[in-house]
Amino acid sequence: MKKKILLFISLIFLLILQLSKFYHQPCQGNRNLCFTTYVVKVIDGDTLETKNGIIRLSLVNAPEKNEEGFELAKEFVEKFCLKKEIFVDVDDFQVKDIYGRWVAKVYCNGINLNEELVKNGLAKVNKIFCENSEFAKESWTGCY
Ligand SMILES: [Ca+2]
Repeated sequence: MKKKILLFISLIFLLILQLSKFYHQPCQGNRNLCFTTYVVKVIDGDTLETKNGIIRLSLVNAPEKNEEGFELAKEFVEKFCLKKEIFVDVDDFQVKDIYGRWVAKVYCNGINLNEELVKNGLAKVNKIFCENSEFAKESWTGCY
């Protein structure tokens, strides 16, 4: 009997854990444009190579190679995302850029990568895209 109760309690905990994951990784807009994938390589602070193609972080602009802060931003992304399962919420208003890369908001280890890069001063918001982004209304973007 005790074992059954313990099992039941464990199941409830697992359920709460799963639900809290969903809470931190909401899918906004089109559910078909949200998926989990695996990060194969970090190209730079705002570009990830995954098993489902290359992802460009929506609204975020990290320093290019040979620009100041490039390594710092790249290392930050590697620390949280490299060789990990990530949750991808594609920007419904952009979906893919002219190079065929997904434009998205990404969650690594439950953290909103786009937001954390900007908050930590490792990347800037590219305000040119404010009018074309599903995520523009979020406070971290500073779009409005
Ligand atoms: Ca979306």
